[in-house]
Amino acid sequence: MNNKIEIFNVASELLEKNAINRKDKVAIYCGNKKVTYGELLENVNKFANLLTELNISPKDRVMIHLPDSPMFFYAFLGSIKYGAWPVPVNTMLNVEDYEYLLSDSEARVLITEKNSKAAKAKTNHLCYKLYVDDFLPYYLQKMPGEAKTYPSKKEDIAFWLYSSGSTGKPKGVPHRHIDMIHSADNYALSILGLNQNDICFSVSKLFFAYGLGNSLAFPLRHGASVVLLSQPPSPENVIEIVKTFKPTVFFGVPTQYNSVLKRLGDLKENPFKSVRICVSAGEALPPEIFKKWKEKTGIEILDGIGSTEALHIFISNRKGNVKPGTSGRIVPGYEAKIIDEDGNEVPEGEVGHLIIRGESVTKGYWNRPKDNQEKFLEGGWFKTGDMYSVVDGYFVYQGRGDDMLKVGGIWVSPVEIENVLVQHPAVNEAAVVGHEVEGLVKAFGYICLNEGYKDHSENDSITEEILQFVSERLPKYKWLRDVYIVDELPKTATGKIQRFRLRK
Ligand code: 3UK
Repeated sequence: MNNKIEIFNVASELLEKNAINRKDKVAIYCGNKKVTYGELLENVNKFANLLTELNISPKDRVMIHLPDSPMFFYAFLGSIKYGAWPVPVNTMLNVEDYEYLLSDSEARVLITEKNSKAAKAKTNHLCYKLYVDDFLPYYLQKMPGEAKTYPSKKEDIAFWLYSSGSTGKPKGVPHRHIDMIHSADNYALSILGLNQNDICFSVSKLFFAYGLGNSLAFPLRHGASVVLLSQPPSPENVIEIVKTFKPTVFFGVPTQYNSVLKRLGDLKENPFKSVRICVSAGEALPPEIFKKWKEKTGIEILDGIGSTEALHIFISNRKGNVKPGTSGRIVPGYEAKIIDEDGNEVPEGEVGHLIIRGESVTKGYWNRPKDNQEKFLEGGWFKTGDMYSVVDGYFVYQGRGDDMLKVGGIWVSPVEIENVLVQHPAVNEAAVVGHEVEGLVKAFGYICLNEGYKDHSENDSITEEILQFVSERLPKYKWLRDVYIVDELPKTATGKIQRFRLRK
């Protein structure tokens, strides 16, 4: 052995062994399309060659704005193989959001659909927009099917994700080549026992860290297969996929389990018979949903907490050992502590801030020194922003330490919705908080009206109008459940709105 630093590229790591050992096995099922491991490698290579053709440099950002589809795999893994940094982004945002993301990441390439909102975004820097429903497939087809692997190291950046913040704009979260392997081995192998006989299906899309592990890193790392759903994961779509493709591992979020449950009530047969493991993450799983799901399908849902910064789940329940109402125990390869405001560990059972450490945790946000100082502590610890207590090694979620909301497992910033509310002429001040509906957090607005609108407070039409106003300006998952008119909002002596007081 020589002591040169080992070359390691996660795209090649995930693809090449499979292309040798199971060339003709189906890696991806998507609608009526099937992609074998052999074809996957070939298409990834073609994408890498296209980047050469476009004169893209290693470390240049390639933004991926695509529904779950084989092309997502080609673009994501092709970029990594080439040494460029793919940046998958949420497909549900507004044009201005994409303008921000493109400029913050300085993406050189955008992969999207011709009529998407991302396609409409303007950039101040040179950026190729490549459309999947236009010339992109045609260009790819002409590329050679073999490509060089960029000689990266384990610790080099491989890709970025974006994570929302409570006040500011989304933050770029760079991950390294080794991070995916770490979560695929420590979570997917140790906790789920994922193997080549599995077929994974995730309702969480590939652009989320949760979906990216579930549908890409995990199946490829363990030679399994994945089913992709390009459409929105309505309960009807989800049940149809489960019936047709008979997945063995099902990844959901609590809101989805709840809506699928309501549908299952009408069905005579249990469509989840093929499934050996159900996973939930993104927000806390209410014990009631756990119980009903087990009654209906016979399967225990494994709740686990993960984050974009950690890449995937770091505390999880285990099969045969589930404690409903908890996030479970620490996953091998990670450490967790509960600390007080001064950074000291709290005694067992007491509530404090959850901090975690582990190899897949990002080293810090892109270009955000202030956030990094706040969230990344000495010794490699990351402050998750969650409040937790621990009893007998089981972690119990106690809510967020900030005002951020998780609605349907997706970040919603109260500040962003408040900023829209106050644009309405009737609204003087606004606060947005989460209230539980069936054990799940939904966003509600509280508003003070301007003079001249106050007589309206008796009738519903103004609140209806304001809800409509919000829904015209924000993507659906950020819409308010309801809005309440109040005389004043609770504030601190310095005039800061106390959202926590409205939560009660
Ligand atoms: C919250 C949970 C209680 C918590 C994610 C699995 O959700 C993921 O990543 P995000 O960056 O959000 C992280 C935050 O979401 N949360 C997630 N799971 C749970 N709260 N119980 C849970 N089981 O506030 C956390 O800090 O969107 C989930 C895998 C990868 C992920 N990125």
